[in-house]
Amino acid sequence: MEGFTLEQLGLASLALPPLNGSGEAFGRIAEQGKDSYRVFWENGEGQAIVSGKFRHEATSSSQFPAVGDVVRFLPGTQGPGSIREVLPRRSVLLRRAAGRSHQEQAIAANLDVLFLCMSLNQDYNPRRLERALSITWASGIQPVVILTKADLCPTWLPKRMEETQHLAGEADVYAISCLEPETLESLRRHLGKGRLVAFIGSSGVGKSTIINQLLGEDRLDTAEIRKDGKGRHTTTARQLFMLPDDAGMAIDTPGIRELGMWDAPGGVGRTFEDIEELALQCRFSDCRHQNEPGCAIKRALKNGQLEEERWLSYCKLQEESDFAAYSNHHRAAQERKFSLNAKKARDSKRPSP
Ligand SMILES: Nc1nc2c(ncn2[C@@H]2O[C@H](COP(=O)(O)OP(=O)(O)O)[C@@H](O)[C@H]2O)c(=O)[nH]1
Ligand SMILES: [Mg+2]
Ligand SMILES: [Zn+2]
Repeated sequence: MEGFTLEQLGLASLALPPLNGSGEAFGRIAEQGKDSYRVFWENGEGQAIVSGKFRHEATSSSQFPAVGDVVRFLPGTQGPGSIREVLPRRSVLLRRAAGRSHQEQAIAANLDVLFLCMSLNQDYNPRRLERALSITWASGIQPVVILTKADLCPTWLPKRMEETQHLAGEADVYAISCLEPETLESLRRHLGKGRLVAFIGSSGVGKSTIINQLLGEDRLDTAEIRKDGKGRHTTTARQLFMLPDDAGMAIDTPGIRELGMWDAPGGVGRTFEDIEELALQCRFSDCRHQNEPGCAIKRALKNGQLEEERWLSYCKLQEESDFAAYSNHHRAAQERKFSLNAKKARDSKRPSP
């Protein structure tokens, strides 16, 4: 099997820890299965599971490997290999794990760019985009907005493009159509050897079609669109692909529901810089923008400078972000208590010298 170079894997420029023991290697997590992970490395690709020590020492589910993670592992010879360490992440996209635990799960790590895909037809939703932008900035990842299926909506294109550019702020916005492959060339400036990008967006907007075009072959299943404009699920798991022509690595994700709550208040502020700037002009620095005199937000809402929907969207996301910060804080305290108790229990079992 053909392997990957350290440059292709994006490992050449990293400060890697020493490898210990014979046969250890570094790899990139390409897929997360039910009980094991697919790892790309210098000798090819293989399955691996986390070592017993790793499992024992992990204090939260977000520490387990995610697609995009760089790992130190012992490749398997007969069975699966053994993952011993997840190297520090440059960025991470988290979601709340299902169930009552409220634990966070890493869904993709070390992304350089997250392409937020939204189709120009029925899927188009500025409020959802504001949410995705906030989460992406908060996760330490550069967002890039892709408006897909431009061929289907020539009449709406200019207006929606303008609106999206306005709300995307510093993030680049591209309108593309997979029927006109030259429109995809604009995405290439964000790709490159060793770089890692991911595509996220509602099912059916064309994420897998874009990756197929970048791959130059139909490796990913795509769904025929239904009459009601909604897509059908075809991608079942997050998967990392090595792109040809030194274009780096790309991750396909099944749907927007991947994006969960986050805890980094900066993300909302960065998405709504216009609002944060307005708020600085309120007469009182602790203005709650309700009935205070000299409120710049109220004034902007009244004279139409600030759209009511955008303001409500900001308030909602700010509230969610505050809540996430609060519950993360609460959970971190719980986890500290738990590991302290576990340590006490271990210590008490130790034979006294
Ligand atoms: N008209 C048009 N259809 C597209 C375009 N991109 C994708 N599609 C179609 O939309 C459907 C869903 O695409 P897919 O890539 O599976 O979406 P995903 O769920 O986001 O991965 C497929 O039938 C594609 O052929 C496009 O630019 N224009
Ligand atoms: Mg897909
Ligand atoms: Zn105010």
